[in-house]
Amino acid sequence: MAIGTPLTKFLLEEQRRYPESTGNFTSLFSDLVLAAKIISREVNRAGLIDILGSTGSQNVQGEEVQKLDELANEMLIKTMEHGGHLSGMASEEMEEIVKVDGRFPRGSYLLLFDPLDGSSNIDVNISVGTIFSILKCPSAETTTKDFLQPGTRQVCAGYILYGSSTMLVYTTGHGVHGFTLDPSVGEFLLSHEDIRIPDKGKTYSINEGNSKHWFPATSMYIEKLKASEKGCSARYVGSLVADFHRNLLKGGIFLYPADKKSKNGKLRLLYEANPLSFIVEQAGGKSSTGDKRILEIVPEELHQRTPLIIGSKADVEEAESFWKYQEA
Ligand code: AHM
Ligand code: MG
Repeated sequence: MAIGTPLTKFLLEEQRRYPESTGNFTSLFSDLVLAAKIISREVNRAGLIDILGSTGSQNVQGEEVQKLDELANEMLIKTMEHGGHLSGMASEEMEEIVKVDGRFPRGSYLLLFDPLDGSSNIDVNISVGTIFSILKCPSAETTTKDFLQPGTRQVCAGYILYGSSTMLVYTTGHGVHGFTLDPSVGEFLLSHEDIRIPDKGKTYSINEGNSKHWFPATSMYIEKLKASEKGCSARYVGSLVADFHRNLLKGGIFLYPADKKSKNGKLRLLYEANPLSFIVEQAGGKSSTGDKRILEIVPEELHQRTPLIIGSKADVEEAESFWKYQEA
C-alpha cells in the first residue's frame, strides 16, 4: 500500500482480505490506537507538566500531577474496557488481571501490555514506549490462567514508540508494518511497510554495568563481538522498545540475559518478550532465551521474567552458540 496511507484505511483493507472477519479486531485495534494517541500527547507534554506542576501534587489547572506510567496504564484500561471486544486485560503495572465482564459487554480477546516501557527515562526526555500483545480468551470465565498462553498463540503484537516521532509498529502474523503519527492531522500514516530486519547487524545492546554478574557465555560472546573485524558498536538506551526498534530497522542484537543476580533475567515474558519476539520473527529475525525459542515458553505466572536475546537472525544464532557454556 502507498506510503502515507492512514492506519484506519490500512486496517480496513487488511480486514477485507479475510471475508470471515467480523470487524471486531479492527474495532479493538482502533480503540488501542486512540489510547496510543492520548498517551503520546501526555508523553510529549511531560516536561511542561513538570514545570507547571508546582510542588508536585497539582498543576496550575488544579489537576493531579500523575506519574506517566500510571497515567498510561489507566488510559489504556479506560479506553479499552468499553469497546465490547475484550474479556480481560493484564498489565505490567498491576498485580491482578482486569476482567471486563459484568461492567461492560464481554468480548473474546485478551489484551496484555507494558503501558510505559523504559519509564526510568521519562524524566530525562528519552524515548519510551507502550508494548502490547493480543490473545484469544480460551474460556467463558476470564481467569489468570487464560493469559498464560505461549507467545505462538498471539493474534497481534505491537508497540508504540514515543520518540522524535511517535511510531506504531505491529504484526498480526502477516508481516510487520510501521506507522508514524502525523500530529497535524492526528493520524498514524504508513511509513514502513513489511519491515525486514537485516540478517546481521553491527550493533549490540546490553547493560554492561551488569558484567560482574554475567555468566561466562555472556562475557565470552560480548568479548567476541568487541574483537570482531566488522567492528561492532554498543548502543543501549535503557528503553527496551527503543533499543529494539533501532535494531529492527538497522540490524543488531539486544540481550538481557540471566545472570548471577537475576536468575531469570529482568524482562517480563508476557508484556515485553512475547510481543517483541512475535514482531522480530515476522520481520525475519530471531528471539531466544539462549537455549529456547521465547515464543514456545509456556508461562506459569502472569509476571514471569525471562532472559531475552533478540534481533538479527544470524546474530542471535551466533549468541546461542555461546550459551552451551552457560553455567547452571
Ligand atoms: P520497565 O518496563 O519498568 O521500564 O523496565 C524494563 C526496562 C527496559 O525498557 C530496559 O531494556 C531495561 O528495563 C533496562 O534495565 P537496566 O536498567 O537494568 O539495564
Ligand atoms: Mg518494560
